[in-house]
Amino acid sequence: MANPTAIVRAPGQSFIQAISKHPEAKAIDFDLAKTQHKAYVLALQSADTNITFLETIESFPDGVFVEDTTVILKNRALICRMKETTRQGEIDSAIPVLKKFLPLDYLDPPATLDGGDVLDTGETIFVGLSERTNQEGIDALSAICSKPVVPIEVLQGLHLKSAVSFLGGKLLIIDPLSVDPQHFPGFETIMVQEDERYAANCLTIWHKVFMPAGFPRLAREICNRGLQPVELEMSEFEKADGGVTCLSLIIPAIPA
Ligand code: CIR
Repeated sequence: MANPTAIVRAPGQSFIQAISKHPEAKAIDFDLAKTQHKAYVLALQSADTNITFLETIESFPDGVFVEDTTVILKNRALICRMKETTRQGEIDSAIPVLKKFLPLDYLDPPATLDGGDVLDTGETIFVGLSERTNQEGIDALSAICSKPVVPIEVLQGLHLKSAVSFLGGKLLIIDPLSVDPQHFPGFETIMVQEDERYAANCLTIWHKVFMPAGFPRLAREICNRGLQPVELEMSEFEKADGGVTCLSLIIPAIPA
């Protein structure tokens, strides 16, 4: 099995102006964000993941959140049309890189879709109907997917993946305050508690579950399922409303 690839982009100085509703949005420490991003990349490498860097772009403060630019599908990738106009140009520098991996599809207006709303669980793709993704965006994704695409209303927070993570098999982490767990029949679920909501966004590669540091109950639940939690300092990205998955676009391992 070939290794997965993570496409990432280091934050630029303009990251301190990222879009955010977080109460500490104005207190982003750029140097600490850079350090945390480097540690993130090293952690992914420790899970046998190849890293491809996109160029840092100062004109787009949220450029570090590459997950939102693209949906990686089985044999193709869908370039997202982000609702936030200040983010729409982020994709331009990514397209030539993505083209080396997969053929690309594009969305037409009025569709809007952020990659952070698209949760692929193997058999089914769940898509958040959220502040950023509209029904037209979901319909367009559905039209090019071979799997069922199921819209899920996001009750609170930015994206579906801020509230639900897929850990492989039939296992999900869910923040029940942000999405109704009844939308995921047939899944085993780990429910995050109210004071651990930020940790609902985790990234699983092989048996490692990358999660924000400081959420011991969720870390224990992950261990109890035979998976290995890998805790990452995420404070500066949390202040910009971003989580662990937002910092990479994962092109899964290809069976040999
Ligand atoms: C934004 O509001 O677009 C960024 N500040 C945060 C994006 C986080 N991305 C994600 O959850 N996939």
